[in-house]
Amino acid sequence: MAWNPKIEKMPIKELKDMQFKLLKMQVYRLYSFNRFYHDRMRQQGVHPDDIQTLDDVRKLPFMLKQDLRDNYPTGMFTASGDEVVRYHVSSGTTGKPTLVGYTERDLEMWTESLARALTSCGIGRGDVMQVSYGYGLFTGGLGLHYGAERVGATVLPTSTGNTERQIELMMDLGVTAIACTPSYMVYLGEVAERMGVSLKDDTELKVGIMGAEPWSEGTRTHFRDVLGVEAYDIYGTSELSGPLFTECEAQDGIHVWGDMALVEIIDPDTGEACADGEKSELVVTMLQKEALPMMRYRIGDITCLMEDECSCGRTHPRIGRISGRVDDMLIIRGINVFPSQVEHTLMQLPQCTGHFQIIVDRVGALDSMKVKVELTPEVFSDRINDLMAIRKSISNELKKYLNIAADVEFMEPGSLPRYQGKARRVEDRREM
Ligand code: DLL
Repeated sequence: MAWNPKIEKMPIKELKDMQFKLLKMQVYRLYSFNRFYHDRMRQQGVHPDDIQTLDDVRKLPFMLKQDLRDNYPTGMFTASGDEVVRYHVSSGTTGKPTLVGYTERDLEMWTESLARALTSCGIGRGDVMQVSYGYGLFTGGLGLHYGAERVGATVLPTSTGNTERQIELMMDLGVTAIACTPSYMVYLGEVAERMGVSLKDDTELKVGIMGAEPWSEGTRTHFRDVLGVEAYDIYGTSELSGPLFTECEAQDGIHVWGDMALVEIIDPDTGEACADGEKSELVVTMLQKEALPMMRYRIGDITCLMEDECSCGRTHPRIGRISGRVDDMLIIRGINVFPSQVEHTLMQLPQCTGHFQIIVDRVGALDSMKVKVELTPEVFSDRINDLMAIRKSISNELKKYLNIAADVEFMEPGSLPRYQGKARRVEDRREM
């Protein structure tokens, strides 16, 4: 079922024509009404009249998160103060925060995007959706809240924390869908087990809307088999509004609504376009955003573009799972390693709980990588198990998948940090 079939399934040619018109209007608007964009375009030697085809988007300058920081708080806004009806703030780990403003129409488009997305994951009237993303300055909670209400679901706005209570409510109210980070889902599963609750057998929970951090197919299988939750990937970033796009029932890529966003995949070194299907850096231009429009925004995420038609019948392009960020891709002894690859490997192994930490260090001139792995209580306490053999098999699996040797250290169940929002899995000691 589609929320807005006329748009979601429109012929590709019409969609591209629509994108071109929206792009042209947006570029004129930015050039005419905002000093930053005007100057950037002039520096690049491009005028709105130069946008003659959709591919001419490539003539436009890129934007980085640093541009938002340099123009903090509202230097890049293209709506006046009284048109802005909401702020969200993205903290980031370094530097100043970034402020995102929304006009009424921006909020409407955000909600429309999520209404289409949630419908494509099978959520609608009759569902009770627990929103366990943080409410507040983070976009996850409020974004999904309004999207779920729009499709007619009953929303339980638990936000993060108080996990036992979340599980009790889930049972009392017959929650059928949950929106949270995949790491919080793992934690919820553990807490439920300690409470003697099987999420699979004792609750109505069926669907999970999981994102805000990288996760893997291994985790999807774990959620399906062990927790009875069919998980769908959701992607977005505060600067583009917040959570915006999800997989559909086909679970073969995340649909990016073409009437809202224009996606490109570029080579981060040359800035040139990559071939369809090639994994590289994602660049997004928001075509209709009013308060904080983003032009060719280099988010720093790595994925691929799929423009072939999806089996669900939606014609809008898809992006693949985000495998990591350009800036948290680890390069260890010359080999690119993404934390999501480690997660994928560990989630296939029944001895692991899914909690892990990667420590990268330099011994002399050589990089070293250690993976701290939490074992399940059964394996950890069972003396009959040969821990040496398990360590060897995990090391072998990691080596096979990552192409690099990693030292494996076993951790007691429950000893690694738990995260209610995004997990921080990597400690890179090489720069310290
Ligand atoms: O994380 C918005 C969001 C909320 C998305 C809830 C999904 C669900 P930021 O805090 O600005 O916004 O962080 C954005 O998180 O650039 C990616 O690096 C990462 N990220 C978001 N979704 C995914 C995902 C929200 N599905 C940054 N897979 C992005 C992998 C993701 N990484």
